[in-house]
Amino acid sequence: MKIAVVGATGLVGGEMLKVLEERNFPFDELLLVASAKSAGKKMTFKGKEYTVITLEDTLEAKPDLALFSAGGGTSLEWAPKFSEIGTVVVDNSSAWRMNERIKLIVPEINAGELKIDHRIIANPNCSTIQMVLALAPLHKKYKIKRIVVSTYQSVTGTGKDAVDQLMDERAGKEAKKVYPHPIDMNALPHIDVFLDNDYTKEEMKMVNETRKIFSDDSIGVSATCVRLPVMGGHSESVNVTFEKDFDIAEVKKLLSNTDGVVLQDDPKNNVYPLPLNAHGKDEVFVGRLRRDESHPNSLNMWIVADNLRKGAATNAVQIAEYMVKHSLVHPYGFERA
Ligand code: 11C
Repeated sequence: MKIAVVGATGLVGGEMLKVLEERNFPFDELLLVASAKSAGKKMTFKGKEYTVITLEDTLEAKPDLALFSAGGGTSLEWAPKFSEIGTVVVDNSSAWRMNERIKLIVPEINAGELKIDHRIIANPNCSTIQMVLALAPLHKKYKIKRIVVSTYQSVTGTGKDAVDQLMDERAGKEAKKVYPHPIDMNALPHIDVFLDNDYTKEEMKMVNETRKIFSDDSIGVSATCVRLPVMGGHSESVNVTFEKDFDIAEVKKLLSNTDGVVLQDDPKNNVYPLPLNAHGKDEVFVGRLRRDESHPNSLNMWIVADNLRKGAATNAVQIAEYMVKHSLVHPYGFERA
């Protein structure tokens, strides 16, 4: 098994390498891939030194599996080239997510959709993944009608330059601007580009990806996405209305029994999810559960996760693990010969 991490020098790429190591992902050969600008750079994985190579050289090396996190433009151009030679591409960009032929997967929810002929698989947006994972057991039991979500997103979601902007502003240094406004001591209701309907692309990802993952276009989703000077993860205030009524004790039990979800809901003792505590963890943390007393069958929740882990790297590696476990990746030279 030959695997490639495309975008290995970026924040998500670095996290993918950590997750591959922690989970002891099986491979014989690892290719670390980045733009021509970073090619030749040395990186260490499990104590071994690797030289970063270009996409051209990687294609020539014919990996069995490639984890892509190098931006939408790179994925649009290169994922098809790899899929044509039989590589399974797990793509973390937004490029392929809403393509009808491409599966959009959160393994705990819909990995069963994956089949042998899927060569490009899309990893959802970080803010979508944590929300749908926490909502999935409730959707199954009570059926979601409508979600109103406001996000409080970490600068790590934008990448290294944004982390640098925050740190430089905080240190009183001249900062290279990634955001159109200062980020330290601020809240920017602006993530990704504005669309014709005046929502941002990030907000519409939450609408469209949620419906695709739950295979239910009848679910109403209204999102406002906000960037904060926060590092450890994304937080979300979610108001959800169900078709059926619920019992709050049962909601807590369902969430406690959901793989990948941790209930942290003891407000009297100041216990609720925090991005500082979620940092570096793979789970999605849920708390502040309250019945919405202003509307029938409605629940308020606070959902937090490390956007670089379950929101990106961990989810991508879990998809890859599923493909390997179910013999959906072909060792080169066998079925692909
Ligand atoms: C953010 N959610 O926090 C974004 C980062 O579509 O995969 C990931 C963008 C994407 O800015």
